[in-house]
Amino acid sequence: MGQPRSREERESAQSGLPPGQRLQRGWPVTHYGPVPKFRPERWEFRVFGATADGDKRCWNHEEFSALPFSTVVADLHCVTKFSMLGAEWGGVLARTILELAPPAPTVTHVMIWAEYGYSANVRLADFTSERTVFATHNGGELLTAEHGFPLRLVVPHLYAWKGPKWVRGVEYMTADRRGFWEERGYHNIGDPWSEQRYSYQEGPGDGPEL
Ligand SMILES: Nc1nc2c(c(=O)[nH]1)N[C@H]1C(S)=C(S)[C@@H](COP(=O)(O)O)O[C@H]1N2
Ligand SMILES: [Mo]
Repeated sequence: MGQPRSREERESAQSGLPPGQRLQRGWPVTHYGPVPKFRPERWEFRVFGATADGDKRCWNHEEFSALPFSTVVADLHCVTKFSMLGAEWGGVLARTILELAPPAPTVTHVMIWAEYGYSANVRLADFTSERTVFATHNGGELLTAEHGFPLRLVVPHLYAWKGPKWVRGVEYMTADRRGFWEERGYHNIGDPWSEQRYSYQEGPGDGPEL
């Protein structure tokens, strides 16, 4: 048997929970604020900021639905300590978006934007992970409104707040900037395997000054 190559692969092969997490039966709904109403005629997915050619890129719902579809099996770890294991997410890989709307070579981080101004920042390396997916489906079914329909991001190797529900776009950034929860006391990186829960745990270089 070969050795797993990356840290990500190793972690996805682990059957245990990250430290401090407990298994959740069922799938609870967790978010801040109301569930937005989906208006297909107004919906668009936008890539903006430091793109390679300086242009924005937009997909309406029909166009986005026609992008290549992949599935990723991944766990969901909420920082409030529950985890859901082995969910099957279906949707468009972040890598596909990066290919269709390439970032400038100076891009280091991305901000994921959702309805009502919710946002989450991740390092470009987290976004380029082969398992980071803009999910439209869970367990073969369309997402429900409460779980993020029509689109949510799943970054399997980070705490679930890094995966906005009701996503509307991605901003390519040439420097790091904190998102919604990262400005409100949560860790800038959010790796559940090293329990990066709160911003007071951050070391030098983990995030912009608060
Ligand atoms: N737009 C938006 N997305 C969000 C949140 C939120 O408050 N707003 N909460 C995050 C948090 S903290 C968690 S744990 C997961 C929960 O996803 P679920 O409700 O599908 O279980 O959504 C994440 N995505
Ligand atoms: Mo969460």
